[in-house]
Amino acid sequence: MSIGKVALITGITGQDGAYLARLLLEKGYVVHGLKRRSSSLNTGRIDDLYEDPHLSNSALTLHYGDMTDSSNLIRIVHETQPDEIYNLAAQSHVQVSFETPEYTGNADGMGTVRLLEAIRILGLSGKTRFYQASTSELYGGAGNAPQNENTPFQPRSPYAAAKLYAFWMAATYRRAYGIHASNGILFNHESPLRGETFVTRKITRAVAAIHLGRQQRLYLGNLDARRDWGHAREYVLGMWLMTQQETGDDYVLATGTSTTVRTFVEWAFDEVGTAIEWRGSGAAEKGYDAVTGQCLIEVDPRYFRPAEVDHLLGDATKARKKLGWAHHTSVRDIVREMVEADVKAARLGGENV
Ligand code: NDP
Ligand code: GDR
Repeated sequence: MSIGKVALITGITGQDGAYLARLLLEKGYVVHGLKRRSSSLNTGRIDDLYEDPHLSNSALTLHYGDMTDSSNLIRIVHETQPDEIYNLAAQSHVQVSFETPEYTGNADGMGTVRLLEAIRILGLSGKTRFYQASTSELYGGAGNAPQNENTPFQPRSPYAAAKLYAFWMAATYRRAYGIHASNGILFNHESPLRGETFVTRKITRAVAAIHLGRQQRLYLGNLDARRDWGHAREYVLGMWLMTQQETGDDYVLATGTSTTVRTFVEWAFDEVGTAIEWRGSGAAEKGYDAVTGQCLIEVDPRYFRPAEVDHLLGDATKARKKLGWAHHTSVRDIVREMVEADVKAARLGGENV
């Protein structure tokens, strides 16, 4: 199927970029991706898109670039003349943003403005639709769960503050210049392609390594944080649906169920037949194999954040009604898929990307 539309994806080498690129290629798009230069290969998540015989090789092109470099963004937008831009590129790690607040503001906040300006400067305001990867982290300390499009924002990290600026700039360019711009306020979404330092993947990789006798212990921070975890594959479909509407708008994508980190850990170990027994509390809490008594999990305050977001739980009613979007995979099933993938990869002795 060829619909001949052209999409530009920033952050194509990340988790969501990989799922979105696949979705758009399957829909017949010509896909361009922004990829930053790194000293080692960073295209592991999308390498199969070149190899899949069912997809046309020529439909996917990568361009070197960086969200901190406006001239290069303008050139790529000019050369590719995209019908749709999906701005997924970001320094996306909340804890890291406390250590790199200026860079995070530059890439995540100003980077978004650079792209919006590229659309405007090149006279593409009436042609190019824009998707902004906004986040449930915007709610931060807002409390009053479940959070929806009307819940006030209260960012609690440099990452969230940068994303707040990007959110409002996308909304501003929509109002001021008539750009078809949408903010997807996405709650956490995971998959076997999730970055290794986010808590879900850190847990499932460790469970696989511990199960195979290659790691002794898993060190974690706040076990009581609650997150609304969905599946990345389903969330990228929501991004595309937002971009297909008659006008740009802001939408929450979430499952409506929140789970603690602690429960995620228990379910992940359960997948390899290990029951966890918790002893102690706070920073002294530890998790033991209930049968052997071996200590498998330890709290390490190094992973506590200077300011924590305790509870995120989303209400995606608007997306359901206006986009016909729904999540289908439960968090329990996500845990199973991720553990299975990491055990398989560890058995093969390789990396699950
Ligand atoms: P990842 O961290 O997996 O991917 C981020 C992508 O951005 C990578 O391709 C990375 O490149 C790229 N990138 C980072 N900095 C720059 C830069 N300066 N210039 C160009 N590219 C850059 O994130 P996800 O796929 O999980 O998330 C996608 C987007 O959605 C992000 O903006 C994130 O903040 C946001 N988001 C994610 C949620 C989630 O639960 N996953 C929820 C809500 C929002 P490289 O591969 O070289 O590192
Ligand atoms: P989050 O994801 O901050 O929600 O941001 P992350 O998986 O990093 O943390 C989730 C919760 O787990 C707690 N936690 C730990 N986190 C990490 N990374 N490592 C640990 O060892 C650990 N122990 C406990 C955290 O404190 C937190 O409460 C993700 C990113 O994808 C953002 O880009 C995105 O915007 C939001 O989700 C929605």
